[in-house]
Amino acid sequence: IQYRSSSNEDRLTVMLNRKQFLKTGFLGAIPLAGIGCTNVNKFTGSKPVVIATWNTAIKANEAAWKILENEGYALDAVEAGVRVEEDDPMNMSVGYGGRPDREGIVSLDACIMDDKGECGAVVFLQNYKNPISVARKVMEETPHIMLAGKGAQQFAKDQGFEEMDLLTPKAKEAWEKWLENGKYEPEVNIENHDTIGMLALDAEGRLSGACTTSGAAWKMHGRVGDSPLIGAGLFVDPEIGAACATRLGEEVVKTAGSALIVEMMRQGYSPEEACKIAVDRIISRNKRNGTSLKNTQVGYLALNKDGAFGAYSIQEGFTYAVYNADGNRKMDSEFRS
Ligand code: SD4
Repeated sequence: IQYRSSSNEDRLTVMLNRKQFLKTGFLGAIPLAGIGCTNVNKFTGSKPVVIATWNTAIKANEAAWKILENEGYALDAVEAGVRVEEDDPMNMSVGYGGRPDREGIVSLDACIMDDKGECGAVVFLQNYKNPISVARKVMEETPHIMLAGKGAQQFAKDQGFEEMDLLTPKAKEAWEKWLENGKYEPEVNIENHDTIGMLALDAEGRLSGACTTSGAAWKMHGRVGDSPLIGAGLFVDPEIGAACATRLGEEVVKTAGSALIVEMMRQGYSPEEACKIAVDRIISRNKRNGTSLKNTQVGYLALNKDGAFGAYSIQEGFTYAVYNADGNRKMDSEFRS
């Protein structure tokens, strides 16, 4: 059985996919507010709400929720939320402490998109730990949507951001260990703690999203993935919903992942079903080409205009965190194989 829901409540139809049925039973997929069913708001939606990639985003959600619960702006919430991970040296895939490229240099990518469909991004940014805030400045202070490399660095400096060395002793040690073999082999789920993509719907119904990363560990110097690319790592259509991605960016870009998910929600698919369609697109592309996805992970999150949310990934192990009126909690994504 498949489920499909639309953002228009009158047309809401909820059916179960088989995995969901086995997990929760039929009652798990219909609106049963107040009787302890954890999936209630996943299907019906409520606002405000914030969701973020990987269940370690619980702390990031708290920062976002502080803004959302005080009727704050979704854009401020996602910026404050992902900054928690950018500042955290223990997260070795984002901001300060991120794993460097194969030359030992940390370069960061980020983008942000607001409730008016405005966006800003920075790519290949070095020596500034909060690329998401620089991306927001690009959106708000320039006529452009993306700045790269030295230009992005100069802009960050001009905007008063503090310059610093982003390579922590822990990340340097990991890089030196990697150099012993020097092979570029993307891992499926790194420490359950990775790129952060965050989507929020505020009390006024404004949608925003942010995505920030240090990119694939041991990447070629200059490599940019999906995370700062609007339509790939993140997309927000204020009238429909928002989506974001994590893990192997090359696969996300080749299938325009986040834009595809939002378009599927426009056609009436639920957030989870839309994410599944985007995952299937990656799988069918690789099948056609005879390439293996055995060591490849991509995880998608989606949030619609009603506050219903969902996730889907290629492989098991993609987790996320949700904060809404039911509290802040960890979730496991449905997956394909
Ligand atoms: C990227 N999706 O740059 C991001 C993040 C990543 O290891 O690869 N993390 O492709």
